[in-house]
Amino acid sequence: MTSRRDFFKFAGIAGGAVAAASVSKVAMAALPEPVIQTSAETSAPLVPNFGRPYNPVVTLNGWTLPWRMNQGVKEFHLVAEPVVREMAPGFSAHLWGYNGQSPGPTIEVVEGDRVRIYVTNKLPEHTSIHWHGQRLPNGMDGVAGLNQSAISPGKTFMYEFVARRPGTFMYHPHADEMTQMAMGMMGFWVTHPKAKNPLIDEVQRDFCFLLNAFDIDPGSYTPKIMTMLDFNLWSWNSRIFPGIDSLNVRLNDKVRIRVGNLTMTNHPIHLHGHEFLVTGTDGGPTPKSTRLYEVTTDVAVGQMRQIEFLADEEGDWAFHCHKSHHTMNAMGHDVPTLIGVDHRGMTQKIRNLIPDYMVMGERGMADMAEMEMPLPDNTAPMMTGQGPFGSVEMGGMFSVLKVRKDQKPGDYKDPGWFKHPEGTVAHEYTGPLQAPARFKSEGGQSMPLAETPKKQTVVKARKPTRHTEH
Ligand SMILES: [Cu+2]
Repeated sequence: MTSRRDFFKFAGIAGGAVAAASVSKVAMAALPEPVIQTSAETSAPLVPNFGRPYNPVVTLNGWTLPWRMNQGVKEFHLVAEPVVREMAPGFSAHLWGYNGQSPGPTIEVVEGDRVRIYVTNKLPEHTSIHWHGQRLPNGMDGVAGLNQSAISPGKTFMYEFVARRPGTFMYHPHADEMTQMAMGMMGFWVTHPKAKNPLIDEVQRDFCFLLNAFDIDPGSYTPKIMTMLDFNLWSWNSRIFPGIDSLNVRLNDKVRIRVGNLTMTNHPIHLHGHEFLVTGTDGGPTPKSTRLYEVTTDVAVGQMRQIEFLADEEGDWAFHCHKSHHTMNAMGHDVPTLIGVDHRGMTQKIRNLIPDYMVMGERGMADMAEMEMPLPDNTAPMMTGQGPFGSVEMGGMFSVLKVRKDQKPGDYKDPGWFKHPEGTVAHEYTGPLQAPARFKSEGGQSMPLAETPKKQTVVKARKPTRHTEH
C-alpha cells in the first residue's frame, strides 16, 4: 500500500500549502474507519455479510466501499482527496477522487436502508456531495450554497437519508463542480431492490462504470480543468483502453451493465454480437412496454443507462463508445489528414529538427499504431492494444465482453483470448479473382441538370485540423 503521505505530495495542484489539510485524530475516532484503495484493478464483488442480502455489482477497475452497521444505519466514510490514478499501465494521472481512487468507491445499499455517509474533505478547497438521482430530504441534496454550507478543507460533514427507490445512481461534488469533476471526483451508487420487483430481473453478472473524460497534455500529469469539449482522454472509470478490464461472463449468463455519464458530451455505447434491452434509466426501472432490442444506446450527459442481455454467443465481443474519436487516446488532435500523400523520407528529415514530429500515415492512421513513435514520458499510445491477431488500434472508451462456456459462476477472472472453432475466422481468399463487373443501370439523378458542368469536381474528405465538437 502506498503511504497516505504520498498522496499529499500531489495536493498542491490548485491550492499550494493548504493542501494537506489535517483532520484531528480525535475527530476521526468516532467515524467509521476510512477504507483506502490503492489499486486500479477490478475488485471482486463485495458480498454483504449482514443486512438484507443482494447480488452485488462489479465496478470495472473499481471497488465497493465497505460499511459498518450502527444501530440500524449503514454508515460509510468517503474521504475527498488528491489521488494518483493509473489510467493505463505506464500512464498515471494526478487527479482528485475519494478514498485513494478516481472514481471513488461504489456505494451499494438496499431499498429502504437508512444510510449515513461521512464526508471528510482533504482537498485544498471546499467541496460537497450531490447524490445524483436520489429521493431525499432537500437539505441532503448536496448543492453547496443552496442546500448546505460547503465542506471546508479539514472538515467532515454527515449526510443521512433513506434509499427510497431501487436503481442506478451517481455521486459527485456540487461545489466548484467544473474543477472537481474535471479532476475526477465522482462515484457510482447502486440501490438494490428489497424484494422481488416485477421490473427488475435477477442477473448472474452486474457490472457498472462511469463515463468520464480528461484533458491531459502528453507528458504531463494533471488535467486541464478549463477544457469544455476538446478532451483528449475518454475513459471508463478513469481508465483508457488497453487499461480497461474486460467483462468476463459465463455462456448463457444474464448480464446487466450500468453506465453513468459525467462527461460533457453524449456517448453511444455499442455492444457487439448481442442485442440488449435498456431496463433502467436515471428514473429507475423502465416500463416493459418501452423496452426495445438495440445494439447501441446513447448515454447523454448526466444520464444513467442500465442494459441487460443474455450472453449466449461465445467469443471476445468488442464493447465501446461508437464515437470513433472516443476510442483514441491523447494526440489524436491537430494531426493533418495525409491519406494519399507520399511523404516517405520527409518525416525523418523533419524529425532531425523536431524530435517528436509525427504525421498521420499516408494510408490512414493504422500506420501510426505500428510505427514506433517516440512517446513523451507518461502518456498512452493513441491507438494500441495487442489482440490475438495483431494491434486492435483502439484507445479510450473500449473494452471486451468475454463470453465463455467454461467460465465458473461468480468467477470474474480474465479467461484469455477466445479459441475460435475451426473454420469460423475470416481469412484470406486465395482462389481465382474475376475482373470487376460495373453496375450498368441507367439513371442516377433524380432530375436532369439544366447545364452539364464543364469540369468534374472531385472532393477529398479531410478531417479539419482543429475540431471543437466530438
Ligand atoms: Cu464517446
